[in-house]
Amino acid sequence: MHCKLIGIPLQDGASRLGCEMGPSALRTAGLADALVELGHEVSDLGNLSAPEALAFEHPNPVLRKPGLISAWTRLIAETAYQVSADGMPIFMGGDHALSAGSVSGIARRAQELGKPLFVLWLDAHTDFHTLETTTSGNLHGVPVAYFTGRPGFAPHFPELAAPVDPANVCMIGIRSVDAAERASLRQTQVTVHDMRAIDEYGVAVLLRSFLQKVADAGGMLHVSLDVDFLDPAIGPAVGTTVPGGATFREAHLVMEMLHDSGLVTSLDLVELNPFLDERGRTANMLVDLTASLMGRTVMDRPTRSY
Ligand code: HAR
Ligand code: MN
Ligand code: MN
Ligand code: MN
Repeated sequence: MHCKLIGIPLQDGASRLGCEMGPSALRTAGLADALVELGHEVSDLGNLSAPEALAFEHPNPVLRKPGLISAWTRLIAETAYQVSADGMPIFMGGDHALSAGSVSGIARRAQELGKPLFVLWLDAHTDFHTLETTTSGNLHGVPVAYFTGRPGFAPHFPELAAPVDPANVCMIGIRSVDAAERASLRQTQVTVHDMRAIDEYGVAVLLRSFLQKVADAGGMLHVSLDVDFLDPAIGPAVGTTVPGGATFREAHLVMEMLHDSGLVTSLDLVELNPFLDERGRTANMLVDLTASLMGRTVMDRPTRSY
């Protein structure tokens, strides 16, 4: 596989500064070498440069840096579209606002290829606010609403070339949902597997049925991995820790199953805040998870089935 690393030093979608250092930390933790070791070709395309903020007027006064996030979204979407012409783009964030751009750019590519795009959202949060409903004003809380075409983003945000069908979005790891998000989600076909579902059924069951759906549809699959999907004990470097997250093995199993599926076509690594890390352990964790997604295994898989 030809892996293309794109650094996106975007941090203004989150309330705590520091995510702009995420791409550097992922490089320092050895992301490129880990992929090369697995036999992949790797191109590091460097970091995108911060765009100029666009003029932006909106009745919701709490929105934080909306003109800047809108400009980033346009830039990232165009980049994602371009780089997805071949190979496997890996978007190194940067906070989760970047996924408004990465997913919408990949969706444009998928449309051109005549394939449905599916999104696996690994996160403590649903990030399903609109510009109207967010009360924090932090725009890392809105990307899913944006790329699924919820109303209210036009004309402030770039027009979507191809909205993602909400029925093609599966969220796993959820444990922090605001009332307005919950109300909107009830009216969509987004699949939300909260932590209780993981506890009750196991993550493998939930993921397997989604992967089957992607395979049956001949779809492309974008994976968006928010650090806070992980339990804070194994992923402390994030501004929005929520207790009760995915364990080390649950997270790796997700990645290993994704690898075996052969369906993943692009990846976001987001919300890493190196300022909050402990001797690089969260950055290392993200590199190891990416390696599992790209084929690292402890042993060859036995040919028997269980
Ligand atoms: N729902 C909350 C808000 O809108 C928290 C959003 C936090 N999002 C992330 N990414 N950390 O998932 O403010
Ligand atoms: Mn190539
Ligand atoms: Mn998120
Ligand atoms: Mn989150």
